[in-house]
Amino acid sequence: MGKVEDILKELKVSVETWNTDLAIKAVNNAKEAGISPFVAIEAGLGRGMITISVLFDEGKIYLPQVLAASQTMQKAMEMLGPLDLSHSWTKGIVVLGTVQGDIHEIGKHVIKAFLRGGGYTVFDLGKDVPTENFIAAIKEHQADIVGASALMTTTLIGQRQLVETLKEENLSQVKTIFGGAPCTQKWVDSISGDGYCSSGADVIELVHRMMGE
Ligand code: B12
Repeated sequence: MGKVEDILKELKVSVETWNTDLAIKAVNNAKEAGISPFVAIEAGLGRGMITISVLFDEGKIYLPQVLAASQTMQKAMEMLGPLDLSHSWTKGIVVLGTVQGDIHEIGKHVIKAFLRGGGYTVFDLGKDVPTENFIAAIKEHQADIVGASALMTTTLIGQRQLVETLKEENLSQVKTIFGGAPCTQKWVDSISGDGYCSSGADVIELVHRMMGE
């Protein structure tokens, strides 16, 4: 196995075993080896989180372990750093958040990292964000795109509310993108959203298309 593969495996395993010390070491190794943050997330850390999701869904691990793994993932992503600081121009302005009632943030952080890396300016409103806060931020930052994450069947409705409120506020020119485990293309079509994607790697192409590039 090559060195890069070893490091990616280390990143994955650090999340799978919620071993933050290992994650710190692996991120430092990744930086030293010149592995891009995107590859580190998509081919390393993110893979570990997929394992965690599967184990949790199968009842093999429980919430405390999931929380520990997500903290390891977040720490590692923080260490990889903001990805867009060298841009003096922007391809577009994106407001991003997790809908009201929902505290899941990891997927949103992944999307944010990719968007920033792709040259977009991202305002992250965090988690549990009421629709009116999305609207206020869109107006304040004159956003081109708004992205909302929902990880629970019970909170998906926040995505629909966002589309409806944009219409009411005459902000339909703002493109909407949606994602999260229970979110599907079919759901996004049904709420008249503009875009859906299930992974960080796809989001760049999706928004480029929306911005007419
Ligand atoms: C990690 C996790 C947690 C962590 C969250 C930590 C954090 N800081 O985010 C903790 C432990 C806190 C947690 C808590 C809870 N959780 Co939880 N959690 C998960 C778990 C295991 C993984 C989610 C995750 O991070 N995946 C990894 C990331 C990278 O993937 P992702 O989020 O899907 O994101 C990708 C795509 O979806 C997409 N995407 C995501 N967002 C967006 C946004 C846009 C704009 C776009 C374009 C794309 C996009 O791109 C991302 C990158 O590839 C899921 C299981 C699952 N199958 O998803 C359950 C899960 C979501 N949780 C669940 C539940 C029930 C809860 C709790 C209610 C548990 C409880 N009893 O307390 C609480 C939630 C409280 C609340 N009000 O929100 C359920 C939801 C069930 C449902 N009703 O639909 C799930 C599905 C588990 C299950 N099978 O029961 N959870």
